[in-house]
Amino acid sequence: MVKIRRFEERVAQLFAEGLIPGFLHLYIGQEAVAAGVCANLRKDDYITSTHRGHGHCIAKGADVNKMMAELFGKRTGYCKGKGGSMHVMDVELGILGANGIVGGGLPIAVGAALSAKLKGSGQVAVSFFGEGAAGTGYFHEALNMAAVLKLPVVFVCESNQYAEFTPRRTHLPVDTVAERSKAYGMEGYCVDGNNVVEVYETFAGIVENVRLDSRPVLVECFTNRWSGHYEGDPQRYRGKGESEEWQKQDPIAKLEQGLRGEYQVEPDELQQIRNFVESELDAAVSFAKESPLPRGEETLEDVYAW
Ligand SMILES: Cc1ncc(C[n+]2csc(CCOP(=O)(O)OP(=O)(O)O)c2C)c(N)n1
Repeated sequence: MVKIRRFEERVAQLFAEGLIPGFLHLYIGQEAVAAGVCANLRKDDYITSTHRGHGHCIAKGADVNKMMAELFGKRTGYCKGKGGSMHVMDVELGILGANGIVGGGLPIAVGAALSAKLKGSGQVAVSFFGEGAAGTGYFHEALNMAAVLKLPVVFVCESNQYAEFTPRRTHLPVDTVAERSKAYGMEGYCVDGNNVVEVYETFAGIVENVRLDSRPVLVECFTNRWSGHYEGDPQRYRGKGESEEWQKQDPIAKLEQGLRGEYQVEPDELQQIRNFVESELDAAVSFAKESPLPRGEETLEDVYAW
């Protein structure tokens, strides 16, 4: 969680300095979801992510050097600098892509789960998406197909209260996205997405069952993004003091409190983790800065069209 948070704070700063081109959608505030879910996954399990995908990729084990270089648009990045923040992927780690198309990861996860079932590999596919994506056709088609074909998919809705600038209550005609599971004959659950222990424990059981029974499940994690929809968003649609209220639910502070209270972890030990993360990210930023840009003639390489 600390690595995700600091990666994002760093890239926000680098973006403000003009070193990162393109769009940035930050995940700050939602770290407990990615960390709690992915800690239950095998390396060969699949995830699909969103336009707000840095946290999912880091939690699944992505190399922060290659991520940082990708965000800088450099040749050493995951997509050779041609994808940027919204297109990090690492097939070796089962990361089937962050995705600029809202809801676009849902059917990809269904396809990956179908391949796992046909191979009998015991892999599961986890699809992260926002509650805005739960209003797309992709969502309904993906859940329907996964249920009909009994596929090992965990659908993880991260309800961060907004779809771009539209608050949840104005685009969602039901109380929870989780209750839509009933329409597809699958189980649905709600989780406090700011409590990493609750997320971890809930998903431990769910992932195990999905792996054994090959049946999809829908889980809604309630959380909030502290930043705007994108970096530079003036956030006029937000109530005064709303972000500050959510910040009282900081998932990292909550976990630290628990570790220091219940488990008597010393502040020094937590500081060591922070120092380790800082040096890893220092190295990633240097790597990205020192890496070359793609050459002009490479622009059309690795592009698939028909
Ligand atoms: C198919 C498609 N429609 C519209 C957009 C524009 N768009 C970008 S993000 C977004 C809202 C997504 O909301 P949500 O799924 O809740 O994710 P969050 O940003 O809250 O993480 C929209 C409509 C898009 N990128 N793709």
